[in-house]
Amino acid sequence: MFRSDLPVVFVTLLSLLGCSKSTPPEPEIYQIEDSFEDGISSWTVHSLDDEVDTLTIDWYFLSSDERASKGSQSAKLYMDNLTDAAKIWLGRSLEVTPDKTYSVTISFDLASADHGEVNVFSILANALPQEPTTRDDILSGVLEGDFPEGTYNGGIEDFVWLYKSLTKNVRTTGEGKLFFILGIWGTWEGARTYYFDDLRITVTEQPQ
Ligand SMILES: [Ca+2]
Repeated sequence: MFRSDLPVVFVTLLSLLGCSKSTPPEPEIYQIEDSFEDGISSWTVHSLDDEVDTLTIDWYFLSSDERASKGSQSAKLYMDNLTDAAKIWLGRSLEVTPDKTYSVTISFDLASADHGEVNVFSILANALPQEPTTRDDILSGVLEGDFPEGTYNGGIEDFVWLYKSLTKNVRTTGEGKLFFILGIWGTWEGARTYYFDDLRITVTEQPQ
């Protein structure tokens, strides 16, 4: 089975501010690409609303070779959503410049077997100027039109790879960081499994 020796997780600063008075500054552009071929160790795993009384529901976010849209590995999320409200996501940060506005595009493939239009779960994908820890945080700046179909896979009774993409502007704080999240918000009491792959995040400085 093909497996690239090249690192699949990388962050590149494609251009820096110009240093000549006669040359207008080039906008900062950053890219993160992750096909999860080397696991999910570049990410931290987070959860909210995953406890019933004192018991934590069963869930995990792991790398998996069960299916992939690129390469042979993906990031597998399982949740037994007994709380009817579990939110499980991967998170990572990127150092940029304080007090600047960036256009952020997050695109990825999601394998979902949710073939009914009722009881689909919601997709969590967002870019934020500070690390999200609460329900309100993870929804900050999320628009009603973002992923309105949720995890619905078009009606196929099997896993289907779906392409998803979101673009938004984010203004950094004095901390000069961007935080990215990718996961699922369970909205119905049942167990579900999803796979994420071929994640691409592009960050482009906007005119001030
Ligand atoms: Ca992959």
